[in-house]
Amino acid sequence: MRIVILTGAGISAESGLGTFRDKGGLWERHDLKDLATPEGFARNPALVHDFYNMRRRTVRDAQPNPAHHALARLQKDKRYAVTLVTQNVDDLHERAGSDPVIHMHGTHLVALCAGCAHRWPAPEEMRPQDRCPACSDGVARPDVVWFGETPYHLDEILPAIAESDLFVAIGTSGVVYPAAGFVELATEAGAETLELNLEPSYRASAFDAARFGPASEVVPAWVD
Ligand code: BJW
Repeated sequence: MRIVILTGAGISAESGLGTFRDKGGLWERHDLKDLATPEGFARNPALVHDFYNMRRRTVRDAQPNPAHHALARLQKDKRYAVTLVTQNVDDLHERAGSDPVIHMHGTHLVALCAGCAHRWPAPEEMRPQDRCPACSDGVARPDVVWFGETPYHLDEILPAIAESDLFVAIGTSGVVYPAAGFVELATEAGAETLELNLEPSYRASAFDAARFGPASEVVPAWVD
């Protein structure tokens, strides 16, 4: 059975990482136009670096939770071909043992040269004056996908969905495209679709089935 799993911020919530759109979420405290757009970075790189430096420190001190571990077990089960796609920029899936993990919105643990696209491990603190070690004058930014930028690895993700038997979305609000449209692509491909979330997402009606509750409970219950 070919399974495509899409995870979002909700899977890491119980590891202590904030979600974006929940009550008290990151976008309630920060303006996404300032922090998650290339224009915001051009206007105030120090503010954007502070935001990602803070989140990098939080991730360093966080641990994967039972939901990440359950997906790693599923991925190792030879009965299934699992494509794990995450919108998250943290590395909690990897630290739970998942391999490979497709980061469609990049990862803030990597730095990207805005000039020559060279990548290198992000230092814990990035600063506006940081420059690319390869071309020496390109501006260093976190290797994440901001609004208006093209998500990564769609050339792998879209064929995997087209060939899937089951599509599962976990802990994502279904607000941000193109990820929010994957459920329709899966349905068109003839796959069953399942939502695992704390509560119904904006795309809930597009799924064949759903289980609601904290990811640390509903994901292991589904996997095992
Ligand atoms: C729990 C839980 C627990 C809580 N257990 N669950 C108009 C219409 C359609 C599209 C557009 C439009 N205008 C503009 C667009 C495009 C735009 C877009 O979608 N905008 C919408 C806001 C309308 N999209 C883009 O610009 C994207 N690029 C693009 O479209 O390029 C064009 C293109 C497309 C296709 C092919 C080629 C080209 C890029 C989007 C980039 C998003 N970037 C961010 C920041 C990344 C870096 C970072 O992390 O800082 O990605 S924004 C943010 O949202 C982040 C997330 O990955 C993403 C999704 O958030 P997520 O994961 O769903 O989190 P939340 O907080 O929203 O939801 C949490 C969920 O968990 C909730 O449901 C809770 O209930 C649940 N939960 N606790 C289980 N314990």
